[in-house]
Amino acid sequence: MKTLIVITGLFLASGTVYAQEDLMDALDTDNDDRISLEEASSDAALSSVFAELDINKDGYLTASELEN
Ligand SMILES: [Ca+2]
Ligand SMILES: [Ca+2]
Repeated sequence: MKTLIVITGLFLASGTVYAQEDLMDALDTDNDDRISLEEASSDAALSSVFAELDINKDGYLTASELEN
């Protein structure tokens, strides 16, 4: 959990690009290669920007959306 917080902090500090694969691995608990709002809810920082990152508004963050 501590690691996840650090990764997310760096991710947000960098603006987006940093460690998106690590974020995906950490948060994608059902391994469908996308992060649902429910999966993101375990990370307060990501939850707060979820809607902003979900470019196509389908309720999931894909790796490409995390890169943007
Ligand atoms: Ca998932
Ligand atoms: Ca999406």
